[in-house]
Amino acid sequence: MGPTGAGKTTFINTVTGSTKLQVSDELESCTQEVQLSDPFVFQDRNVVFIDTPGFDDADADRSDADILRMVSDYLTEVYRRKQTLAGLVYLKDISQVRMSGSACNNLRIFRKLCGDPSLRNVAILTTMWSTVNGEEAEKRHRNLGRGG
Ligand SMILES: Nc1nc2c(ncn2[C@@H]2O[C@H](COP(=O)(O)OP(=O)(O)O)[C@@H](O)[C@H]2O)c(=O)[nH]1
Ligand SMILES: [Mg+2]
Repeated sequence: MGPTGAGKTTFINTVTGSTKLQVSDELESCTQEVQLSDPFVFQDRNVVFIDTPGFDDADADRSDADILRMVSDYLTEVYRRKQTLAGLVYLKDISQVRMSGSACNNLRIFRKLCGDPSLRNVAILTTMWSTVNGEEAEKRHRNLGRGG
């Protein structure tokens, strides 16, 4: 999960060694629907990433609430198929000094949705390190843990 352009699709393609999922160009977001990555094996488990449409989409005609609903409907379906959701990765662009209000809100909603016991399965992952001075990026990364 994460705002549009945070690098969700790129991350999934990189980890799965695939180019299956389409990465957006500078301005346009292309992940309009929830989509599945190629499966891969990690620690003897079959793993699939669920790529989600981003929030904060300037030209999207859907609100963040619509997207949240789409994701939760999808997860309900996954649950029905008795596939388990192992965790959630929230991507954040380290070059953005502050999280936008809406990104903060979404993160808060997700914390609520997940509930504290499952928070250990939620990871915050930062991207775009090459676009920021290394020391500055380290500092921002540390601040994330303090709710910055
Ligand atoms: N420099 C840099 N560019 C990235 C990184 N991750 C993604 N991008 C670029 O950022 C743009 C948006 O990426 P995308 O994966 O579509 O973001 P999504 O909307 O979160 O799925 C694309 O042009 C990617 O090539 C990263 O870690 N560093
Ligand atoms: Mg995407």
